[in-house]
Amino acid sequence: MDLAFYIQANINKINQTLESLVPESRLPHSALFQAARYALLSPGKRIRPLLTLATVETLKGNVNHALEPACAIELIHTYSLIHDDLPCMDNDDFRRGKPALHKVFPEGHALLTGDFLLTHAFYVLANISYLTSEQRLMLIAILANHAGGNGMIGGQVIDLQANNDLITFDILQTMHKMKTGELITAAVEFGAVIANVSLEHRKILKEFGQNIGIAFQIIDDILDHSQKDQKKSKFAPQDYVSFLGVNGAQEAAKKILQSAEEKLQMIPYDTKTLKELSHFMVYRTY
Ligand code: GRG
Repeated sequence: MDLAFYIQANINKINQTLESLVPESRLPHSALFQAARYALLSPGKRIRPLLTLATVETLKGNVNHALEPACAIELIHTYSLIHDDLPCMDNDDFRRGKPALHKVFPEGHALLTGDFLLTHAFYVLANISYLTSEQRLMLIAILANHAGGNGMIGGQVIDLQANNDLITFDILQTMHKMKTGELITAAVEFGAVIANVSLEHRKILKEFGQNIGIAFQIIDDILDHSQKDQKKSKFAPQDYVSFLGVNGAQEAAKKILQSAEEKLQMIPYDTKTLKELSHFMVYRTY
């Protein structure tokens, strides 16, 4: 199947599931659900849920059983974007081509909407009846670990500390491995748990996820850089382009993509879709 078609078909399923997980409300606090839907249903690339679905499909698991867990990761991702845009963090006015949530709703509502999506992700996982209790627990533990203090949140703290300082390349790599890479890795690990594969294969897939997480971030820096170029604004010290230059960063991303592909060759499954999806992540233009 053509990759663009595959991606769009799965994005449609992901969007439908997201809609159903956060329905509109008529309760006195309906503004919370309105705000959550504004952020969640804005047009994101849905890379993380797409990776979970593609991993489950590759491992011959039940893809229908992957939709809600995949969307739990998107709930966490969306919360992180809402919080990241707040004045106390990156203070961004736009997200996903629209005004950031705190520009449309009061800042306190935006903060609480992020909190709600974070909490709701674990509620969703805990209540998935068609997975075993062991699988549910594993998913909850993986997500808490990857999104938590030694994962995405820890990476964000390094970022905040780095804001006014020059950082080393080592710190840059650690920061992005945690801030961006951990959630992408969790998305792939989710697939391995849902499809119930061996620990050995799960470990290989985890390494694949770590690789594509870093490659994805490098490309994000390159794309960011070209947009900033157009706006003639200053570059943050903490990105791959300022350390490696555009060509160097592109080469680094391609090299990591190659390592990711080598990991895929180590498992006895047809990994064509995962390979194509990781190519899409690295050769994307948006
Ligand atoms: C606030 C706890 C907390 C964490 C924030 C993810 C994050 C950590 C901040 C977002 C800012 C940023 C640019 C992070 C790098 C990761 C990244 C590339 C996020 C954007 O992900 P995409 O491109 O976004 O998948 P869409 O909108 O397509 O879902």
